[in-house]
Amino acid sequence: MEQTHTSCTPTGHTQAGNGCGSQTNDSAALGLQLDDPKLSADVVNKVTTHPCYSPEGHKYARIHLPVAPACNIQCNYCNRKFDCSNESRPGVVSKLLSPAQGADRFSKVKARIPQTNVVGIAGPGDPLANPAATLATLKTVARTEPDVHLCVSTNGLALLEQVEPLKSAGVSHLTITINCIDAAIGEKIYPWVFYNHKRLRGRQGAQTLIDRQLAGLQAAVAAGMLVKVNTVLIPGINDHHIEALSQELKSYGALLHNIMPLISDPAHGTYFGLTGQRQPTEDEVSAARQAAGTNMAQMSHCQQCRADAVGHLGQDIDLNELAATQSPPTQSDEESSVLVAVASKSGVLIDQHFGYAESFAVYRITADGIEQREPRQVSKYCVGDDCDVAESRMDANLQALSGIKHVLCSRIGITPWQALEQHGVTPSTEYALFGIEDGLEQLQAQLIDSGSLSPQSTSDIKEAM
Ligand code: CLF
Ligand code: SF4
Repeated sequence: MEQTHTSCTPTGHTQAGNGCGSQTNDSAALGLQLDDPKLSADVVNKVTTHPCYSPEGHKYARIHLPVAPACNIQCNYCNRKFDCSNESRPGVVSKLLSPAQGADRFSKVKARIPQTNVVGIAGPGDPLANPAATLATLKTVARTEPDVHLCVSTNGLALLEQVEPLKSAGVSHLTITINCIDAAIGEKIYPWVFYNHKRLRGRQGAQTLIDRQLAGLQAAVAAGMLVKVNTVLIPGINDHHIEALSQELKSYGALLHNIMPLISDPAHGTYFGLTGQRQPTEDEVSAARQAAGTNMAQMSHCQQCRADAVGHLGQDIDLNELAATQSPPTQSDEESSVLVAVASKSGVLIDQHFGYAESFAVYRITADGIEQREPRQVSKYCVGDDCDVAESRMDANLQALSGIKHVLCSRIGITPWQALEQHGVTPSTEYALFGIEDGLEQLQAQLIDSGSLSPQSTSDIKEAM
């Protein structure tokens, strides 16, 4: 979720290093006090060798591996066609990588920029809504380079159950985006959250998210991770609440607070952008940091990076240039086409719940076309009986869906969602109620844009690096 920098001005889209990403003397004074006796030598070392946790870490570089496409909530400052905006600027899309491609990119970048000591997963969706891809990438990287800092940024909804797996994978630095601790505010920011097989709307959804974020924060701190909290400052919505928020975050053990200006350019197509929600001024960002700084150390050199950012903060390297230095791989049939399963009741629309499907229509998508294949028969997953039976049905269904890379359906529970992901299948409800053809065409465009699908020409193949 990270990208080139913007200024804090309402219209600002300036170059790296300008605007609020540049640390002022005032804001520097609000940062972590490294001589604080409460900080252990280990914590000071982890802070000063991470470019985001301390300006002292500026000599080190980070790489983001964009391996996590799905998200389990909707934020009003996000357009899901682009990267997660919880750390990054909206309106930018990163090419998705598989875990193996991500680890490979890290090795190549490390060879070129040896100071790359932080590997972050920050999107393009929420890393913990894609736990299998996120954990597989982190573990592969850690095997290659055991001394690297592993860093994850999340909205926090699925954090509590992932703290132990993240810890085991070696994650030392964690960012949670928490914009409020009051559901009356949260319902103005999050139209829905998808939790426990249900889409929760309004205040109920916001309260669930807040409860899960705070419980996850507490557990991550207890597990020894250095937790930074990002807050998107939204004038008229959460600006009056920042001091109370930071007080709560401090009490839960967060180490650092990164208050980021909302970016709401209508061109990005976000709800806030389209409804005229204004961005904060530089003075408002500064005032919020001062208010929160009475409780917690403040980060003020954030660059709002892309989900595929590479290099020193504010000096991202050009991925196309990097790709051009690699010899293009040969492309297999698997790389030039994907099999997609569609759940459809009507046979016209993508209108069936994954759990109710007894048959999936199957399509092979290439960069040049879409062709129908034989349907796959499965056992209905949801029949309201006990979980063990459902689990064994899921195993059989996974076999029936062998070779499928994407499943399009109208709805799906989180358990089968995760089971699919663990088997390398990406479920999606993004095209719910679309015509099948329309949904497939949009998926095709997305796969081409993300570099996951390309025509068999060497000039295109190098983009996939
Ligand atoms: Fe990336 Fe985020 Fe880790 Fe840094 S970024 S996952 S903590 S390695 Fe850093 Fe970029 Fe700001 Fe994020 S400058 S957007 S705070
Ligand atoms: Fe977008 Fe919010 Fe999900 Fe990030 S967490 S991808 S900002 S909806």
